[in-house]
Amino acid sequence: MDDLTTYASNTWCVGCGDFGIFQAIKDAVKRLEGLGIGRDRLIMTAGIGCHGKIFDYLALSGFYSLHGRAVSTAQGIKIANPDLSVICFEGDGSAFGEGIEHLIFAAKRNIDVTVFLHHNSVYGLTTGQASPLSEKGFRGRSTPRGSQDPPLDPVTLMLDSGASFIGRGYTAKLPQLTDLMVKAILHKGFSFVDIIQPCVSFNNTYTKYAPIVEDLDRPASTREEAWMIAQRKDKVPLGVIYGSKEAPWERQVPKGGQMSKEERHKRIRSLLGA
Ligand SMILES: Cc1ncc(C[n+]2csc(CCOP(=O)(O)OP(=O)(O)O)c2C)c(N)n1
Ligand code: SF4
Ligand SMILES: [Mg+2]
Repeated sequence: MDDLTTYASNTWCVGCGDFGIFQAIKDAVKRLEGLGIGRDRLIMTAGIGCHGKIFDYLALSGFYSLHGRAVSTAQGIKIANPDLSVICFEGDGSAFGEGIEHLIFAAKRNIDVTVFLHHNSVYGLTTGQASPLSEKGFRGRSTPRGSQDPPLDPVTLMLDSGASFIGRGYTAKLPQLTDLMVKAILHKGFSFVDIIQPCVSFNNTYTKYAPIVEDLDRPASTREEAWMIAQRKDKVPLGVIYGSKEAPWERQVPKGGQMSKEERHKRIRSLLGA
């Protein structure tokens, strides 16, 4: 449909932060169209979880991936179709649990894909188990006495891994989130947006974040400065945290020796004996 929605009926819980991400991406796609980047140039992947349902609701082409494999799928799409902008919707369990190696290596090679992290610090779809981003002491189905582990910090980890664009948004601040999405998609290189997304059913963090989120005046000019921003404990800074113009992986791959699609298909057919 023209408003970027589909006919799938929505099963997110009333009040879920995923609605904010859905609205922001629809607004971002319309903004990109205004900049000459049509929906035919955008393609999405998603992991499995409540976040992954966005794949059913958003009228964009894509590939509904496996749990933890949305980033690897996105990389494959980008390598085969360098002219497409690849958007990857990931849950915190999917991205930092099952799929963490794919996420780190995608950031390390600075491949030009965009990851939107639905950061609810819980396994939502499977009803409340602790995720790698759950706080120490989090009580859920798998940790009835409270989680013993400290959480990973997604922004620090992505900075250290080599991501060349990092932002943080909040589903209660939609214009800023839309803006971040547009910037992340336009960025050439690996972009990561940490989106604080309260899960009203299993980890309702609206009251936790409301008093501590704070807008950044400007992005950090160095990775070290960005690291200091990520380490802040008194506030949770929102906005573009870091953006650098390092050449993305695809631009650094030597061009010689590449074969045409037709030639590749011919060789595959011959290998298969077809
Ligand atoms: C390899 C694999 N392990 C486990 C599961 C079961 N599973 C499906 S969704 C999910 C939790 C998803 O959590 P998260 O990625 O944080 O997404 P959310 O539901 O919170 O959006 C799990 C464990 C699976 N589908 N595949
Ligand atoms: S379980 Fe949590 S993340 Fe899943 S739809 Fe409900 S509120 Fe959203
Ligand atoms: Mg989650």
